[in-house]
Amino acid sequence: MSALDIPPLCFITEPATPEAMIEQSIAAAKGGAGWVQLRHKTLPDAEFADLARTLMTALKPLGAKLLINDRVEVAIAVKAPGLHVGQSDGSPADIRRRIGPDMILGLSVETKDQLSAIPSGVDYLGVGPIRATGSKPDHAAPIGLDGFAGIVSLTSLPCLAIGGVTHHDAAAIKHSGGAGLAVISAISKADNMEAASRDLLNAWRDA
Ligand code: TZP
Ligand code: MG
Repeated sequence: MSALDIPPLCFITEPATPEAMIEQSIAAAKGGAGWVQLRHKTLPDAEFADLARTLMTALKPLGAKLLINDRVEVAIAVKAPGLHVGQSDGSPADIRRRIGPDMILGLSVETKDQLSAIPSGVDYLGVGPIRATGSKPDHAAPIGLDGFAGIVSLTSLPCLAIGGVTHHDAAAIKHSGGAGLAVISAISKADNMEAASRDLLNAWRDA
């Protein structure tokens, strides 16, 4: 992967019906999210893959790319533009070998210590949670905006801040050297998801 263009706003789906996740994703992309990460822990692989294909087709004309959360084989099968994995999803170096050189690969990082084990095939980091969040019940200890800034200062990889992030955080995250915002509920729980996405992007641009 070379010269990766990281969009300042990544939307991650809130688990729901496929129809609802399509609606969330399209609204987020229309509002300006450049990446949509399809995340659903329990949907069967075949349904997840069908949904991924549908989303790839729907997002392309909106200028957004689809990333797959966790499921390496699905990402390969549907030829997704990107894949995002966590600390317990296997060796990122092995995963890079399996997905080939071109797919975007993101890794979640929760502590400074985890930075020492990042192989060269990882393209960007999702860093957090910034705050406690109901969107990931098993999340690690929140690191706060200071913890985020500390991790950013120790890596040359682009870092997306995640976990309880709202448009109010955009300036602090941008000024600490972050590459962007990754959100679920700030968009999925909004009355107007497209407007919420636009507000996040505008807050980033104005910061
Ligand atoms: N990883 C760390 S926190 C989180 C994930 C997937 C959930 C983020 O959701 P929200 O609603 O933006 O806090
Ligand atoms: Mg995972």
